[in-house]
This record gives sequence, structure tokens and C-alpha cells, in this order.
Amino acid sequence: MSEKGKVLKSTGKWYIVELNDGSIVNCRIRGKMRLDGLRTTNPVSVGDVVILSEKEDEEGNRVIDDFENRRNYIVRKSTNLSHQKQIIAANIDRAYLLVTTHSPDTHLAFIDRFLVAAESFRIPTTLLFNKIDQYSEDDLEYIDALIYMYEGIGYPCHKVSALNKDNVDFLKNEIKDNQVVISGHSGVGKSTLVNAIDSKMNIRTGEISESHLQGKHTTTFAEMHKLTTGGYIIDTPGIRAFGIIGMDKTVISHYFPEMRRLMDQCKFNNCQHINEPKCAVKEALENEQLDESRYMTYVQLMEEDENDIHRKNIYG
Ligand SMILES: Nc1nc2c(ncn2[C@@H]2O[C@H](COP(=O)(O)OP(=O)(O)O)[C@@H](O)[C@H]2O)c(=O)[nH]1
Ligand SMILES: [Mg+2]
Ligand SMILES: [Zn+2]
Repeated sequence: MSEKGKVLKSTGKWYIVELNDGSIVNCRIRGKMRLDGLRTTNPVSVGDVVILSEKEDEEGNRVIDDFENRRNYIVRKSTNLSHQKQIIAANIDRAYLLVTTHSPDTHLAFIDRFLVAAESFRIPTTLLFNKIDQYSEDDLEYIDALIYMYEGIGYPCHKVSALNKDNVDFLKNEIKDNQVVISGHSGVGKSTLVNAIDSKMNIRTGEISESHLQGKHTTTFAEMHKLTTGGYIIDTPGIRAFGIIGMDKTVISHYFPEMRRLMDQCKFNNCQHINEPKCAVKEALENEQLDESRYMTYVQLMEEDENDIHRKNIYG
């Protein structure tokens, strides 16, 4: 009988797969795999549910024969030069974006681009404002204003301190039965947070992520950690131009939930919300019902040439 498993890590050549009984096996992939019509460099990725063949290959390795349909997935352009895409992770229940307003500074444009990409992948996102222990009164006021704005749009927000394990316990429950992604700039505290959620984890912290040390065109691979408290967390190293791959201009506004809610009130049904008269989005902006920084990112995305987007390293 064929057996199912979940891909925890892939290095391109080898796939580390967790079987239903919890055991871990190293697998190869069948020579000719279906690609689901996607032009991707990797047929299966972290988070995929795979089907292993009964027979081992000539060298005695287990072989991945096929994979189950994905609920969603994150892709990126595999290199700056090729048109091929790389699937970074599949079947994601939620993304947690870690944000710090200093050390390091997370720009609002970065948050908004991340949220646009996540919307396009249909991945619900929570914002975690980390290092809450290190802020001044003014910083905290600013963070509260951001929380007010992003919660108003519909994104859950939490203030946490991964270092002090403050307000991180709720995450155990949220992640317990899920497969989630943790993202954010290098140094925001992703590894510290995973260790705080699961005390059995011992991921090294305070390190410059590999993606910064490696050349621009080097492929990096995501890794999925199984928590002893239940659930899986996917670390996504070096995601450049996260998801904003050849995004159709006419749909970008759909990925801003607050704009999406307004746009059927625009005079023109093909309104791009830039120069058109009687635009409900621009009216909301003037009435301060829409946030200006969000709108500015929208305009930037509309004006950006696809090639510029690929050159831009939004992960800083
Ligand atoms: N003050 C403070 N420092 C933190 C917190 N979380 C992480 N750090 C520190 O920030 C640095 C980077 O953390 P790390 O988890 O490696 O970040 P990553 O690059 O996102 O994985 C380390 O020196 C951590 O100790 C926090 O909640 N408060
Ligand atoms: Mg880390
Ligand atoms: Zn409009």
C-alpha cells in the first residue's frame, strides 16, 4: 500500500518527509512528476502532502510519487534571471508577520507589500509587534496607532515579547492544529519566538540569516519545524520580492481589504482609484477613512514595472 507523508524540508535533491506514524524518512522524488501546470523549479515543497511509492529505488531510498492538491502556496521567482518560479511552502493556514519599529525598523511599505502578497496567496495574516519590552512610551503609542489601523482593516494584531515570553502562550493554541509561516526582517525575533512557543526548540538566535550571506542567485529552502505543543511552523529564509510576481494591475486593489470594501461605490467599474472622478477610494482617503501610507503603497505597486519589482529586495 502506498503511504502518505508531509514534507518538512527539501534541499532540491532530498526530501525529508514525516510519515503518518511520526517517523521521518529521507526521500527522493520520482523522475517525472506532474507539475500541476506551474512552471516551477521544484515539483513539491515544504508543507506538501506527498504520496510515497511502495517500492524503493535502486539505492534503497523511499520515493515520492505524487502530491495532494494544495490549499494554497507561496511562490517566488527562482532567480532574478529566469522566469521560473519556486514554490516556497504549501498548505499554509496562517502567516505571522513579526514587526519591530526599531532594531530593526520595519517600514510600513514592507508590511503592506507582505499583506498584499499574503492576500494574493489567500493566506490570512496576523501581525505580531515584537520586542515590546524595549520600547519607549512614544514608541508604544506609535505601535498602538498601527494596531488600531491594521485591526480596523481586519488583521489581528498582538504585542509580544519573545525574549520575555510575554503574551506568546496564545500562539500555542492558535498554531496547535495548523501549519503556519513566520516571517519578518532578519533580527525581528523569529527564531526567539519559535523557541518561546516551544521550550523544547533550540533554534539559534541573533544570527545573520543565511540569505544575507549567500549570493543573490542562490536558492534557499524553507524548513518546517514540528512543535512539541502541536502544529508546524515554517521558517522562510530570504524571500525576495515575496509573491509580487507579475501581479495583474487590475487586481491589486482587491488585495487591500479596505479598498475592496469600497470599490463597488466607484463611478466607473474599472476604476483604478488613481485619477478617476467620483472614486469612492479617493473620497475615503480625503475623509481620512483610508490610511495614506497604505494608499501610497498601492500607488507604488500600480506604477511599478514588473522588472523593477523583481530587482527590488523587499526583504531588505
Ligand atoms: N529586547 C528584545 N529582544 C529580542 C526579542 N526577541 C528577540 N530579541 C533579540 O533580537 C535578536 C534577533 O533575534 P532572532 O530570534 O535571532 O531574530 P530572527 O533573525 O528574526 O530569527 C536576538 O539578539 C534576540 O535576543 C524581544 O522580544 N525583546
Ligand atoms: Mg532566525
Ligand atoms: Zn475608485
